[in-house]
Amino acid sequence: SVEMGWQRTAYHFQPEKNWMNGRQQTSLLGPLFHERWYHLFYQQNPDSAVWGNITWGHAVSADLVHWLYLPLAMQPDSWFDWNGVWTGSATLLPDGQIVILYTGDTDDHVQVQNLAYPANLSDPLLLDWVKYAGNPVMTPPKFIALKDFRDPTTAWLGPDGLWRVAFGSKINKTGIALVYTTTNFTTFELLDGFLHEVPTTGMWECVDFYPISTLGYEGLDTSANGPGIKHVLKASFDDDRHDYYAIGTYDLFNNTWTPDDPEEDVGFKLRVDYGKYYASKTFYDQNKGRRILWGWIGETDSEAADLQQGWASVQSIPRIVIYDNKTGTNIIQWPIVEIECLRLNSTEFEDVELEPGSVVELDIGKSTQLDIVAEFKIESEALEATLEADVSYNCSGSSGSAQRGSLGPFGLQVLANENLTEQTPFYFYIAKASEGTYTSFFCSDQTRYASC
Ligand code: DQQ
Repeated sequence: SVEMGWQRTAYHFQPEKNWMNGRQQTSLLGPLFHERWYHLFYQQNPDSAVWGNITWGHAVSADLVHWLYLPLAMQPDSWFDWNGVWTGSATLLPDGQIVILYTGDTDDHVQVQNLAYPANLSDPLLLDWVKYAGNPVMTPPKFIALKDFRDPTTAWLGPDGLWRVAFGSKINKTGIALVYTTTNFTTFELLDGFLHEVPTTGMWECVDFYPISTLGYEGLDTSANGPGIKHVLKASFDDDRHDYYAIGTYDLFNNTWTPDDPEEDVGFKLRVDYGKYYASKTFYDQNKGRRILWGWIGETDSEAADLQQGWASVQSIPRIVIYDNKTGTNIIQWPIVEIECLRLNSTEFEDVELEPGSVVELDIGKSTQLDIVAEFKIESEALEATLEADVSYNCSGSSGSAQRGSLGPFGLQVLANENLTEQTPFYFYIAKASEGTYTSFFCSDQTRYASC
């Protein structure tokens, strides 16, 4: 099997001390760009191998690839975050100030929202963070449970001069997003109704809400709204630990977001990622005019195995997010271009023919890290000759890469041993409906990979 012990990732961000302390949460918090530096905050437990004592780690980078670890930004040291400095987001104000709203788990386990800001804005590293003396700035509204109020988004500004911030929650089994308004980030007012609700989806964590251009590929500031703009609503479902999203229309004055297609509402169809991926969040990179998405890749093996290997959890490679104006139904994600600076050399394979059921070995020599770009072409005769096929296929419900069909699977088997008893397939699967429409799935199969 592949020997992972004590190795560290080169492509993916992971905490500096992770290797010493075992399993840690590295879900992502308030990324921002300030004075030539990208700041990343992440959750970790500095003292223990299990979740708890959640603290904000801090790192900066000039290129989102090479990171400099900084001292912890915020620790659970006040009554309003005694049981954890949980997820939060940064908002850059037009006058250059930076505010962070984050969830604190209080000394008696109530989820409240707190305000923090840099002690010294002229410090490009933003080393010191001040927790506002009047915290908490929000406590759970009466109609939701005290432990169901968390993860404030980046705030966006309406034409009425009010900032808005969204939260995830639930009422019974209905997942909801709530919106508050503020002018000063110290006093907040809850807007009537919900931004959106979806029955049976359970608690929504780490809600993300952002505008996306339907006209071009540039990213949009979180406050952008108007013609040529749609809004993406993403929620991390606590019940099944996946990130779901949908694209829709935001009505700022009525405080509602409506999915373009009610049958593709949040949780019904689109996931942000079909691998191990959770608690993702975007931010607008005003430096390069793009929207960047990150997610937290947790572990699938046991805590004992993590302790043995010395680290657990990484951040996904940052990806830009754009609207797919070919389909109009989904977003497109692509790794940020900076990641290409990690490529030391490359091997190209052209015109590799894949017969049905075949496995072709690609000899790339010795390498510990790979960055693979692959393009597949299906012969049009094969597509046309195939009658309705596998219409009910889906990545997680079907039998992974082992389910042979007329138009799939095809893709790459990585981290494979010689006789392929261990491997991680990344593959496409195409389903064809009787009316001739195709649905492509891009999946990873985690049922046959190497575990240490
Ligand atoms: N974990 C955080 C919460 C968030 C969840 C606490 C996401 O803020 O809802 O560690 O995994």
